[in-house]
Amino acid sequence: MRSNSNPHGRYPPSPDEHPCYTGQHGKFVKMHLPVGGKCNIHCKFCESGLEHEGLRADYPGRTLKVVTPEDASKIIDRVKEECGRIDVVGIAGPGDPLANWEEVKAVFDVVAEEAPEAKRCMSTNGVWLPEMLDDVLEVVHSITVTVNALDPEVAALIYDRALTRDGEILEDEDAARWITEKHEECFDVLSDVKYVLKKVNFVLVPEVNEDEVEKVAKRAAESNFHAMNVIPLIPGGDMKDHRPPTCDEIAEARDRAEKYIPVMRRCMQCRADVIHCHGHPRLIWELLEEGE
Ligand code: CLF
Ligand code: SF4
Repeated sequence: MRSNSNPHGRYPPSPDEHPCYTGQHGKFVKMHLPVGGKCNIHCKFCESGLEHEGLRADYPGRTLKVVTPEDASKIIDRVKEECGRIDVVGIAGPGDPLANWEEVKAVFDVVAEEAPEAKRCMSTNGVWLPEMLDDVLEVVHSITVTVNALDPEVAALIYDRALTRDGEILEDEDAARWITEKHEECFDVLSDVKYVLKKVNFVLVPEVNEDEVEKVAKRAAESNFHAMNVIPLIPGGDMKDHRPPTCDEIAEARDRAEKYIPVMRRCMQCRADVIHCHGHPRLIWELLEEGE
């Protein structure tokens, strides 16, 4: 197990160097590269899932298309030209980065080569993370795991399908139970990892998981996570008729989480293909077109 080695020569990392942890988006150049498309679970609010092909728009994880390593190289050049530098490169979809690891790793390798100064950041649902942890830690400086419930009964209201690393497809309560077990394992294995920034995302689904927020916050704090991000549900998929939380409900959930762990309050629910050039959101494709 190499989890306590320090491949980046930095120890420990500082949340002050990352726009999503500081909330100071205007001070940074943060870009996302959309890679992958496959997912290994199904969240009921998502319009994707195991069959997801990567064509979503205007939604966390959505993108017009996915990029190859060659595309990534061109995009990096263009962002440097337009924004002057790159501080953070995130991969957060479409789908789950660990279900598309070969492609994700190839793109992160290009980032490491062509923008070595940029912090590499990855957001995952975490279900394959315990088994893939060492590979992931070789590549990223910061990691987000999305955990929407720790109680399997609540999880069953949110997740209804999962694909194990062995290729077994689980459904309904079995899927939800397995996902919560994997999330507990994520907290266990990440607990001692000191040289990456660690954040937990929590999608607040009103009347479903508000009572899970403190459990997740406490578990993340005990596992030495640096921050929690409570994100409002954007109704979609099987939950397209579910109401999103009100501003008061979001504020209350964030206050409950903050009893245990620093809470981000300026999440922009980024698409998978958005670039924030000193705070200004641009889509990769617009930037590329303008550069032609
Ligand atoms: Fe991207 Fe996510 Fe990394 Fe940030 S976004 S992969 S941690 S670099 Fe940030 Fe965007 Fe909110 Fe995510 S504002 S959706 S928290
Ligand atoms: Fe959709 Fe992300 Fe859930 Fe996969 S993990 S189903 S891409 S929301």
